[in-house]
Amino acid sequence: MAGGTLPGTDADDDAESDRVVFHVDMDCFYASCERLRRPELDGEPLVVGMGYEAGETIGAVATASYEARAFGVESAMPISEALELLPRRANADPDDPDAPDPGEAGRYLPVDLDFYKEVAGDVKAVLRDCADVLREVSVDEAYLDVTDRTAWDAAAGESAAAGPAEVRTLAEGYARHVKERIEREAGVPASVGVAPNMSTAKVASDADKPDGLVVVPPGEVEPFLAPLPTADIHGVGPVTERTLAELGIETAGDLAAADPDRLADELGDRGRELYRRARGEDDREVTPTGLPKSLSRESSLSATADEERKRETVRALAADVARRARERGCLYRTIGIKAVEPPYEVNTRARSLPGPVDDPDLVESVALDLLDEFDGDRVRKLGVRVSKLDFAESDQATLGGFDAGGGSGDAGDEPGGRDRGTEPRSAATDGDGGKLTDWVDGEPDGADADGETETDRRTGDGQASLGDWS
Ligand code: DCP
Ligand code: MG
Repeated sequence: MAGGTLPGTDADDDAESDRVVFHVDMDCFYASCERLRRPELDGEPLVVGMGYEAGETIGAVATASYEARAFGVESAMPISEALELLPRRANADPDDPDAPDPGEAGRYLPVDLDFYKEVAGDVKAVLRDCADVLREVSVDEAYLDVTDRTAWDAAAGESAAAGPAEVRTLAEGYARHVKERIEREAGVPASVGVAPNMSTAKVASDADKPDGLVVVPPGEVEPFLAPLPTADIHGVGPVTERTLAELGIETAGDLAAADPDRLADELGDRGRELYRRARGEDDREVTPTGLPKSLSRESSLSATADEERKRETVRALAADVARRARERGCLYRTIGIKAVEPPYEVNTRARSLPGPVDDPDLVESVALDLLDEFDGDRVRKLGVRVSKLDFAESDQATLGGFDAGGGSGDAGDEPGGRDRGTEPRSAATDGDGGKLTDWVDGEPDGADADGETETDRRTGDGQASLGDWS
């Protein structure tokens, strides 16, 4: 295996801090899309206006390129105000002493949402390919759970003698790979934050824009957040920021050191949530947007080849998944397993049934059958999944509470937001005390014809061969 494990982390025992979450946020997205089809705008101050029409002063700034931001132009500013800070380039005339200096002028373009959505589709295709689970938040923003694709281990040739923040990790290499693929395949620049949880990844993606890549390894989360103003903590808006300031809380470090009861008095449950976030504690799982295509559970275990351990784990996972499917009145036509061999070889196998069923015994027997292929193999994670779901018989009213669904938007960003209604995580544990976590993502590619077993082998180099499991 390449490199050592970072100090303070353990690859197998602590499922929580082991997670690798990316937050991807495109840089001045609408402006970057315009540059994609008009490369002559590269490096120019560029303003894209909502409700703006060529030559007019109506509308508001949707986004401004970073060059335009240097003139003070900001999102949501009226175009008329932006024009005062940054005159239109078209009005620049070197022969007219009253005309704006071309070097101090910018381009203004109207929003073309259809085109931006097309570009966003290309970005999304890359992200889907690169993630175990993808949660799209908006046209230019997404969370990726990439825990099974990479790790916090030091990259080959890195010395663990350096501090954790200085050690280049496999996760960093993988993030760079994702960033480069976006740039190459969609043609627009992204900033990426890498952290063991969602809220820190979000802060990290914003910390070095544009073209940023900020990696916050486990153990570095609190020191990374501490000096930041509270407004940078996810979920702190202007009102909360003022309330906190009145309490003498200016930075995330102040917030992390505050008395959580006091915060709860002032802000209710949100106070406690923000306190946890400032301390880098955020155990929300990355769940996909939209209705689930599958239901799954997976469990980390110390790498083991012990057949009974493996079978026991798969039995527990199968029972859990079948119970959840039954609770939701949902039938399934495919039963699958996942077996992750150390270090990063993700194997999935699935079998299709002749018709949709609700049959816990069958989930167990098919899952165990599929596991037989891994006889004698060491595994560090096992998962069971049912897919090809059929909700026809179910009460649609219950779907809103689906743990893998939950509507669109990034409700999870606001403590107490809609997303907080997700199902409490199963308290069931495997032999290592590892928490059972959802393993919910897209359908495996390829036909899974009746009775066929689907195969999907990944390479084991931490840069999984992409494109086969989402
Ligand atoms: N947007 C908008 N109106 C706003 C804010 C944003 O129309 N008030 C649109 C234009 C942005 C896109 O949404 O390009 C993404 O929003 P972001 O907040 O991510 O801003 P940008 O991607 O433009 O810039 P950044 O580099 O800061 O992410
Ligand atoms: Mg953006």
